[in-house]
Amino acid sequence: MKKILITGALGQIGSELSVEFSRRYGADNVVVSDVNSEGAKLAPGNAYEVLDVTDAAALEAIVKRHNVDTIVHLAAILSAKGEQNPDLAWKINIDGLLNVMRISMSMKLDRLMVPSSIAVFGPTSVLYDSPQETILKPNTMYGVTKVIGELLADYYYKKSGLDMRGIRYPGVISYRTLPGGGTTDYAVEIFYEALRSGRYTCPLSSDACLPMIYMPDTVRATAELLEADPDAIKVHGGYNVGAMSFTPAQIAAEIKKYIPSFEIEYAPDFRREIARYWPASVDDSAARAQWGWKEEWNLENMTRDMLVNVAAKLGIDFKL
Ligand code: NAD
Ligand code: AKB
Repeated sequence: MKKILITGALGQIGSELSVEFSRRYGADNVVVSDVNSEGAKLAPGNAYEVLDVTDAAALEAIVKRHNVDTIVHLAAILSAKGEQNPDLAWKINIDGLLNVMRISMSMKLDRLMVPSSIAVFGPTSVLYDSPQETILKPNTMYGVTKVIGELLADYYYKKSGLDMRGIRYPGVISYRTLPGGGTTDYAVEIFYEALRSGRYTCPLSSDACLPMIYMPDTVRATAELLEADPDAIKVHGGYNVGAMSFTPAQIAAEIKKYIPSFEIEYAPDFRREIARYWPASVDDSAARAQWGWKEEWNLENMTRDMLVNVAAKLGIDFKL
């Protein structure tokens, strides 16, 4: 793991992962890429490449030019955006993924990390403490592409020995970069609206309990899994990783502790139907046993940190 390429690096996770990876491994060893050409300004310390992952020749040229031996493949279309444009979700999440996998194998890269998601679960899955191994028949195009990604990771690991790694990320909460069109985005938006207007209209139902994770735990989990001893890794598609689980009503109550006048109302839309068949919690004992996963953030300390940092970002005078 000497030279890491991150695809989709300007998104919610990539924009923070590239900073943490540069700190851990040196900015010279992290190549940042995204389809968006504005990126060079956002990642001044790293080599920046404009890369559309559906362009296999461009990807191969970048891997060669920078002597890349590890790829963290983040470019994707998320659940809500994917339901609005399933063909696009397939193109980016499957055609793009196959390019990354094929080039990783043909160029004999050391390691490839492809995130999965809690979206792999569906109506026939066990939705409380969802097991690592269970029925995966999702009812969104995003979920379908994530299950295919996990199956391909297993397949190519067995066929070619490519060291594939993945995490079924829960909904990621952060304040630096806004989320990119998922069902769990509400858990970020709620902080902005609580601070800006004191009111939030939630697109999920009040009791939609979902697993979530704060960004510092997300980037640490990703680095720890990537660094883990290959002999310890028994799951190549996507590890369940849990940190906290809450409903919109519970996060609203937590915010109300610090903004007593905060009001939430519910106007569920198509995202309610997506959330309905995602787990309330996951069984992440495999990740804990095999590479030492342990969360540091829960609903209480994440809420305090988000309020302080979102307020600072918005220039709002706020004290806990
Ligand atoms: P995001 O939507 O914030 O960012 C995705 C990035 O991919 C964007 O910067 C976009 O410009 C880029 N992109 C889109 N099409 C591209 C293309 N053709 N070529 C190159 N780049 C392209 O997503 P994210 O939240 O950072 O998610 C990263 C990964 O983690 C994805 O695989 C996603 O499925 C997974 N994940 C995220 C969450 C979450 O809550 N954020 C949860 C579970 C899984
Ligand atoms: C989404 O809501 O689509 C993502 C995810 C959980 O994969 N945040």
